[in-house]
Amino acid sequence: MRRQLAMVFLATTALPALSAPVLWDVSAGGNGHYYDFVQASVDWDTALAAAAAASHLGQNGYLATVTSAAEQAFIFTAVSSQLAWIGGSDRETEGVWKWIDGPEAGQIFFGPGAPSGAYSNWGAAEPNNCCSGEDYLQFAFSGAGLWNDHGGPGNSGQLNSYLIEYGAAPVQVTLPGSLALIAMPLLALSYRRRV
Ligand SMILES: [Ca+2]
Ligand SMILES: [Ca+2]
Repeated sequence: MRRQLAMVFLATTALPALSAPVLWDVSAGGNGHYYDFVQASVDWDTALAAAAAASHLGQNGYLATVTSAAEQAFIFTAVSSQLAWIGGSDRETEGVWKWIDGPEAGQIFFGPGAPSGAYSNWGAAEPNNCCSGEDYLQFAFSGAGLWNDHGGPGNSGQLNSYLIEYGAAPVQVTLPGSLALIAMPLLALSYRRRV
């Protein structure tokens, strides 16, 4: 028994360190979403999948989408000021930065096609698409919480922690029409189970 307990302990301590999600309270001017910094060492796609697989109090997780100065300030001061992947990428069209997941999936926030007033928080000279190509969004690249483009295809192999946001809106799923007809009832069932 003691040996089994020791193995369970070892398995538990090997998991990524999860902190308690932090609420951005509506009464404090927030959006009612929860945020969680996950200490890890993963590439952006792994972080995207891990965030999408996470849920908290019945809300689906996604890599954080930071769409206002107030949200940026809340995360940086109340959740984490550490380097982390968040949900933006320009891998589809170089220089066109979109939110990839969450309620804002598909929305351009920087570059050609970005709506006037769209929020971004790049560091000086970023995004610079350095090193033969950087297509993924890093939060808190500098001490002031500024953003950087990082990761592949040129600057590949870059590993970071990540920030999950848990929002009320359903996660958007893009599937071919026939697949969607099959998948939607399954997704609804899976969502009911989680709630
Ligand atoms: Ca790029
Ligand atoms: Ca960069």
